[in-house]
Amino acid sequence: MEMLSTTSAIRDEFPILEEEVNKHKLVYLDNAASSQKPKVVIDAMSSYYVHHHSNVHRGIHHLSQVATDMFEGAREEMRSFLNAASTKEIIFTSGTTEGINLVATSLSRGVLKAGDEIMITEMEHHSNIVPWQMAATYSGAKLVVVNVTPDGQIDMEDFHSKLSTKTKLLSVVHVSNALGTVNPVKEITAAAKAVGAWVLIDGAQSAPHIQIDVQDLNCDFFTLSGHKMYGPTGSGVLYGREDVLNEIPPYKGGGEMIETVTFEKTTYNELPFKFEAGTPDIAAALGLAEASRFIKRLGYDQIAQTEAELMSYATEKLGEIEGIQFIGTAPKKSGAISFLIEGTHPSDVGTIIDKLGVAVRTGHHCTQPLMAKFGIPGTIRASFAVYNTKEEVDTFVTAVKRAVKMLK
Ligand code: C6P
Repeated sequence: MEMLSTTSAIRDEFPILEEEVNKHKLVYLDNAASSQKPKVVIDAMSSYYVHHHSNVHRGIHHLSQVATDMFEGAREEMRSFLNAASTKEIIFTSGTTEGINLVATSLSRGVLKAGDEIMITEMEHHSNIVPWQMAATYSGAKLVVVNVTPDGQIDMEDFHSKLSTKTKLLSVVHVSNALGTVNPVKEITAAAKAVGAWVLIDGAQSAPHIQIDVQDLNCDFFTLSGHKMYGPTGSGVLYGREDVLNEIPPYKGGGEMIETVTFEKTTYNELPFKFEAGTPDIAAALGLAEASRFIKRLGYDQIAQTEAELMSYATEKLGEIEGIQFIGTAPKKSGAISFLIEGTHPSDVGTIIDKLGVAVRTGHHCTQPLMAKFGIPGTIRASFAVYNTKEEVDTFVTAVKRAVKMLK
């Protein structure tokens, strides 16, 4: 297998990077929304459909057994990716949103009670706010929100002051999609577990950049989205600690999640199948496992080094622009840089630089409460992947400068 030690070898793996947009070579800096896919992921999915497709866990015929073995092999790959203790703890989902909804819905069915507290932070993505608001409404539990500091970190004093034995569940983002802040989730988890709370870590933006070890983090749940870590859309994993998953009720009802069904009573399947009702997205799971192998081939050291260099180079170059204001200046950041430029609207800047082939995201990034906290409508966000280059950063910064000139 070819080594992936140079940027050009890495870029060769991603066919889309050769595309032109508006007659310019694509510069893709919207990786936090969704990363691009390497050939190995695309090929794994297409080869599955060409040679092996059938439903899983259902048939005694050859193809069904092959597909089942491949699907369960993907589960083992994701167990190893997260260093979970057992494949029983790996639930395939469509992504982070589904993973959080699974836990929130399950806990709202008789686990959370009036008087209990669900703790989140001001930094959360809507996917880690709304399911908990719904769980609070249905269970009578109270939603408690921890403050964020002006530079975009979790206010640890506020966290400790709000944490209590009433806290039944803490759900916190590992890496902020809007600010890039890397949160001290191991420390936060330890404090929450000391008061008896369960902890869910939203790893949508950390899994692409930081090696995850759920046993070391000691969390009860961890969610990731495959499409942000070089895998396909519609893929994801919810890690759940085995004893906790055994304690909480199922999420969706249907085929596969049952042991026996009568009209009077249903008994549920063993883990992880209790939480996987219906035919799963088999090809997506295989693509995700291939993305995991791809990340292992790269190594997180290489990913972290490349991306840290890009982040600091981009911050320095953007800093030359008059009137720039960075939103989120925590000392530990990963993946994304958010900013505003005085006298311009983020979406106008985004639209102009798109005409020059540069893809970034503008707006509230599904974090409206965080934007409200900073008193801004949104930001321009550049987000990085291992295939990005300093030349692309130069193109991006030049494009932003041109946009500012046109708009001011
Ligand atoms: N953030 C972004 O551009 P899904 O859509 O289920 O794959 O991921 C939801 C989600 C949850 N948590 C965090 C921290 C996230 O960043 C996201 C997705 C994208 O920032 C799309 S809004």
